[in-house]
Amino acid sequence: MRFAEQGYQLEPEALEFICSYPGSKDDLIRSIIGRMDRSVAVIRAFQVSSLLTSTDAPGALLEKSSALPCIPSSQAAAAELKCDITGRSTCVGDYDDFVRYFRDRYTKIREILSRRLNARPIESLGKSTAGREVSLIGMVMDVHTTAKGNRVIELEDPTGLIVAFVQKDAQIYEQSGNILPDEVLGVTGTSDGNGRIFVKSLLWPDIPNQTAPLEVGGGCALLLSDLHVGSKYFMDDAWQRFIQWLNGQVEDPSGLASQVKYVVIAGDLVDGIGVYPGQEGDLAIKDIYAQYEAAAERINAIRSDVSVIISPGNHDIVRQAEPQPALPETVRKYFREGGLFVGNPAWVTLGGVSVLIYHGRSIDDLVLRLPGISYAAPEKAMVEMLKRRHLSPVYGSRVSIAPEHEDHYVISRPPAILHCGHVHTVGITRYKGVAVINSGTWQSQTDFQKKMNIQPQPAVVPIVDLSTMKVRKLIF
Ligand code: D5M
Ligand code: FE
Ligand code: ZN
Repeated sequence: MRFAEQGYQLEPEALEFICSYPGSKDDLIRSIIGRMDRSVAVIRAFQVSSLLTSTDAPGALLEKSSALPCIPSSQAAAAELKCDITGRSTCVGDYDDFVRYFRDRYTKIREILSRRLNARPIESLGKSTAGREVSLIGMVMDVHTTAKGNRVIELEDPTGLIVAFVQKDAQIYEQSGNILPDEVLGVTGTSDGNGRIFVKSLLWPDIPNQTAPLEVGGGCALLLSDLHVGSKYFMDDAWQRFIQWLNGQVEDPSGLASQVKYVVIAGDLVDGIGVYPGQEGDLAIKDIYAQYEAAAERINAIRSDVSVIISPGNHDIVRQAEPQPALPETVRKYFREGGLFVGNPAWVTLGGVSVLIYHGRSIDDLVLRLPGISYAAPEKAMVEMLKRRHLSPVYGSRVSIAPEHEDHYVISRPPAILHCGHVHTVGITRYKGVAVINSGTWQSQTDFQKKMNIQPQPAVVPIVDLSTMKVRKLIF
């Protein structure tokens, strides 16, 4: 049960190992969960046995999962990359790539849902099921509201297609307004035995109920994003105040600055060039390399004992299609040694605490599609990602997702911290033990944003105490 709650499956042989363990099984289970790579789905016997036989090899439990070939952990204190796309892009964009991409999304999310739902393949919902209550797990091909106000959802699994109906006076009508195209969800209802189902309940994959933080570590992490260095609107004065505080050059009665071990940047380091029409007029630095040089100068000013983790965004010098690889050497060379450059999205650990970093372009889609989700409260959009176990559920809208052979956006296991940026507003909440944080921006309102009525909250830095997972906001 404890493993299932954390989203792991246990090989029967692994269970035998645990049952035969002479010491505290509670401690053993905690130790296994604490040391398991979060990309691993099934805990195997050899992983348990290697933990039992080796006390001096903390990396022994970390398997390179075949489904998600991520990087195994070694030491606890450092910032480490666990998983991203860098150097692993497989797609060329042909038809087979799309099929494999969606199949991987479906398979991964079905695995999560099938622990909670006794679902049948769609092809088995023939005449014999007429009038009976059935459950299925499907990917939403289309969802729309008819002229009469009823909702029609086309669902597909690898065996077939079915049409699900929600009448406008049904209890779940409002809830069904949250269904997004391309997401995978569970549906229970009455089959008509002829390719239709009348929906009684909907089940999103969601993350397990947990109140305590998943992991704790030591020190503090500062979460940043959207510096937009090179923009006329980059707030250099506020940045200098931030650096002075972080480097202990100003009074800091709280002593917080000295506890900072990590600075994580979730994309849009620079403003870039040619990102939107008429951007030249908004640029203080018109050469992209000069922008990175200026950004590096600002980041290199950070106290040398602080680890810096940098992930790209849609203004950075990497491919626009997501997942994006880490920044290339051509610009990395401006940064000081020891920085960790990761892709977008990326799983990293900060002294053992897992952080899922995603720039957050899909928030644009979620704001557009979901009732009650707005730019003013980006953390709510991020909670929707956790509920759907997916960082960017809608395919082919604002986010251009390359059809890689695996879906890097599935949240196979809940992270301790979900960190996004992109929308330039700060949002902090806790959802089922996950610290959900959007880290705002260092760019004041551009003319374009004024026209779009986007009210940025610049120069605000969320700080996470990794030993308690408490989050506060620092304003510079
Ligand atoms: O995005 C900064 C903010 O501006 C974010 O909330 C999205 C919004 N934005 C950016 N481009 C557009 C377009 N074309 N239409 C509407 N809203 C937009 P950033 O990626 O940092 O520039
Ligand atoms: Fe941005
Ligand atoms: Zn952005």
